[in-house]
Amino acid sequence: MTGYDVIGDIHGQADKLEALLRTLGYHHTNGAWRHADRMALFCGDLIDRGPESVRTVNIVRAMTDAGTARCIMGNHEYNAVCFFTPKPGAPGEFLRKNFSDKNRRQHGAFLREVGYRTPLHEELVEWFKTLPLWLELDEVCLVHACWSERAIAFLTPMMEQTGVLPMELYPDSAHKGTPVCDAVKELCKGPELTVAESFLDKDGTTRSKARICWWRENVPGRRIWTMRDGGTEALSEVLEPLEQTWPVRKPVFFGHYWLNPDSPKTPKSPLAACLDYSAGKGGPLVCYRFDSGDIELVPEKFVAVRE
Ligand SMILES: [Mn+2]
Repeated sequence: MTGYDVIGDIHGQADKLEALLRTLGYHHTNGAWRHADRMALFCGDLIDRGPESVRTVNIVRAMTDAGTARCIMGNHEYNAVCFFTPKPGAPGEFLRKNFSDKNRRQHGAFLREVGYRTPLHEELVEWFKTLPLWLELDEVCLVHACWSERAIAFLTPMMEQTGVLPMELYPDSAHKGTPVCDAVKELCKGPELTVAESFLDKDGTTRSKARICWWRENVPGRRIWTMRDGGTEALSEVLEPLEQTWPVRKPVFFGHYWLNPDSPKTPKSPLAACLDYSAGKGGPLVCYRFDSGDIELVPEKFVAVRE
């Protein structure tokens, strides 16, 4: 093995995934895509929005079964598990509301493809439950949104398999305000803070919480870097002072942040790279080719494929 090909959020764009794998020199043999001496790593968010969530999952699942890839959980897979799982003590309800407009909008394309509560739906959710929230390998770390040592240290003792959220923790994880919910959210949705001036998001909804650019060296205080619509970073005044930092000890790869598809493909810092350039909204699917022994991340190792 000479290195890892780390791949960002796919969101049902199976054609882009196959085009990218081909570009990277993978071949489909014996039922799975494989490379002679490299392994693929997936940052989560395989599903939702795009037309082919099922085919996307099948491609990635065949690779993980064959040992040619590893995959972590994105917030969309986490939400899919909660959507399917009954809420204890509340007959007819689920950990994620099945009939809210917002949830239907986010999850609708997937539900139309698999059918509501069909055996296929259940089978895919069963596989999502096996995906870890993070993955630490010898040379690289993988998480969907934010590498939080604090969240990892908190969750690890409660897990049988490192990173895999056990089913008995799902109800707490879906219950706002519990420590388990906070930890899971930080890892797969990223930290947020209330900003002094509310803003409009991509759907025209007024938001008062902004996503923190956790990879930046924010100076503790009330002016911090936040993500704005279109994947740009802006200094914002926050109502609660930032009291935390997110240290990174070796290269961390993540997705989640819907970066501008036309912006330069470049690391966020020498040890952190976001690979989500909005493949789910017309952007390219992006990969970082990490070679064993690499110390710092560089722009030259990004590969972007639009189809
Ligand atoms: Mn995503």
